[in-house]
Amino acid sequence: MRMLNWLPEDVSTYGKEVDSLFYLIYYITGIVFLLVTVAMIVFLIKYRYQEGRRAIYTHGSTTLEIIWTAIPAIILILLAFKSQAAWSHIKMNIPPGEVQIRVLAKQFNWDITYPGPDGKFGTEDDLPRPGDPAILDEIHVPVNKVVRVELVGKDVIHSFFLPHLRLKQDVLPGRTILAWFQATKPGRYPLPCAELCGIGHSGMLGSLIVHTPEEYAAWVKEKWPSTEKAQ
Ligand SMILES: [Cu+2]
Repeated sequence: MRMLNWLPEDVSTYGKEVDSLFYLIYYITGIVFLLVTVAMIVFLIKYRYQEGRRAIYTHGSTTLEIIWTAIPAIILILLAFKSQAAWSHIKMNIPPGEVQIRVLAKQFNWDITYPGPDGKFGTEDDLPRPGDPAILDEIHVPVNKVVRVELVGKDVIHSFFLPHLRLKQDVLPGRTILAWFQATKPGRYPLPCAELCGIGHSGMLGSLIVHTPEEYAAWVKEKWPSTEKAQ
C-alpha cells in the first residue's frame, strides 16, 4: 500500500486526521473501481456473442437496486459522521493562536502583515511599517506554535493552500476568514493559490518558512531590533 501513498509530507498537527479520511475514501473508491472493472471484464467474456444463443430481455432486479443504493448511502452517512470531528477541529474551533499573521490575497500575490511583538494589528509595530514596501509571498513562523491566519481578499476569490500543512481555505473579497495551523517540522513549504483567479494565477506562489525556535528568535530580533521581548 506504500506505493499509493503519494500525498506530500505531513508536517501539520492535524495532518493525520485529514490523511486518514483521504485514504479511507481513496481505498473505498479504489476497491469499488476494481470490483466494477472485474465485473465488466467477466460479463464481456461470459455474455459475448455465441452462435445460436438468443438475447434475453430483463426488467432488472428490485432487490439488487435497493442493495446498490443502500450500501453507498450508508457509506456516505458514515463518512459524514467520521469527517465531522476533523471539520470541527480544523475549521470551526479556531484557537486564539500564539502567533498571528494577516494575509491579503490579491492578483497575484500573498501580501503579508505581521502584528509585531504586541500581537495586535493596526498598531505602530506592525510589519511592514508605514511607507515600507509590501511583504510579498513569504510567511515566517516558528515550529510547534499555533499560528492564526486572518485571510482577507482584495479582488477576486483566491484559495490559501498549504499542502504540507493540510490547510486549504478560500479567501473572499469583503470578508475576513480565520484559519490556523501548527507546523511540526522546520523547513520551506510552498504556498500556491488553489483557486483559478486570473491570468497570473499559476505564478501566485508563495512560501511558508517554518523556523526552529532559535532561528525564529533571530528573525524577530532582526525585524524588531528595538524590542527586547518578542513573541
Ligand atoms: Cu489567486
